[in-house]
Amino acid sequence: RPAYLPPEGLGEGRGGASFHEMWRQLAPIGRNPDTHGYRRFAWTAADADCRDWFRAQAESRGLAYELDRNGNQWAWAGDPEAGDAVVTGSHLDSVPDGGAFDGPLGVVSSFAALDELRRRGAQFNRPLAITNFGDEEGARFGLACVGSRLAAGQLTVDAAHRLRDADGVSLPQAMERAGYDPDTIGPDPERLARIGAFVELHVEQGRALDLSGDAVGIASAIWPHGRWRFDFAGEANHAGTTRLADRRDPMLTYAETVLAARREAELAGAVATFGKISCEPNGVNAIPSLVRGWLDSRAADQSTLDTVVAAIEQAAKERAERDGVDLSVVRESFTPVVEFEHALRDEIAKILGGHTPVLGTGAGHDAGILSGSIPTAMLFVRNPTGVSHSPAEFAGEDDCVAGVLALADVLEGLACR
Ligand code: HGY
Ligand code: MN
Ligand code: MN
Ligand code: MN
Repeated sequence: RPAYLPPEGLGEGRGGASFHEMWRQLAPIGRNPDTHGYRRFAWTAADADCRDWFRAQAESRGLAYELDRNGNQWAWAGDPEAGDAVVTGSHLDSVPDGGAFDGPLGVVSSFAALDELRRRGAQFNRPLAITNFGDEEGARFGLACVGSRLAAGQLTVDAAHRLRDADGVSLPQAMERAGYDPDTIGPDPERLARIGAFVELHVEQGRALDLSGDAVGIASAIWPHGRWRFDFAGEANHAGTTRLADRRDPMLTYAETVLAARREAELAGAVATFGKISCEPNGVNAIPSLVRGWLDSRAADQSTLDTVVAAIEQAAKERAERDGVDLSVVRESFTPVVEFEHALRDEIAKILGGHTPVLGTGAGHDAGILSGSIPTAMLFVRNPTGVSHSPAEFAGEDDCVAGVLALADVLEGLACR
């Protein structure tokens, strides 16, 4: 059994009895049988299967199922109109060849935590909801957290209509082809106004909990992070007959920019990644006319991030001049630092006994986007490999169950007080 497949018997009869059954149903959706990685892009068939799974989980528990104007899914225990709801959930979409836990662990744990609260006979005096936010990874259209950004008014309808996937399909077209009415997308302030607290459980994307020896942690902040598109325009030519001195080869400029990104990030204690590239005409025997590289850069504070990106751009400019290449840089998305609301964070820490470690993260989340509109918090579950956005992403059975029980305690503390 490959190490990174969900462990057998995950939570069987221990705090998350239903956890394993849900996982068994969800885990095969969109999984590549060779790499065991996931491809669950927004508004594709795999996404539809995940959404069907979510709806079945909601309805099998007698929860009121709702699809909001932006395609986010909600499962309500209690009156959605009453206000001051406690909401928990995450996302089900993935990055290309992503791991099994990033997103799904939060959604499955939310249903399992509700099951646990029902087992305890907990009486809620606030409405409780479980959510699946659409298109959190931004793997298809290039912008992360589309469902929550639309709801929070951080993505305008026009900008959403301009989003295109690699085949030129727009977000509205993709929604329509998946059977959703794209004309409804837009800010959803009334819905957010009815939420008193949103808590997202997520597999840790790092090894802080592994190093501290804790199964569960609480998020303190999300680093500021953004995505920049670098266009390097050179001159297409014959790979075999064009003298080196006569070339305007954008691949060279790109290569130097990638090396500069690593140098500058190391210098500043930040992170910078060129993980996506496109090359035209992309022929083995043709010097490229255009190379596009997408930079993902993140740092613990805004000024460091600004410094790193400026230095990378400068290095790209200097090399572009040398190569006779035209450079353009477009910032495609940006998320400022998120400090999770202290009152909610401290209340959760108290509910969990006051010894749960509090840790920052460089990963973006819907909880980060929503923190501008409602009090939000995050729980992290230990990931022994620390690896994420990869089939090797993993969380052990005991830690998954600990996460469910911690989430159940938090929801009980918040919704049954
Ligand atoms: O990119 C991120 O940080 C998140 O996984 N969408
Ligand atoms: Mn992710
Ligand atoms: Mn995630
Ligand atoms: Mn997230």
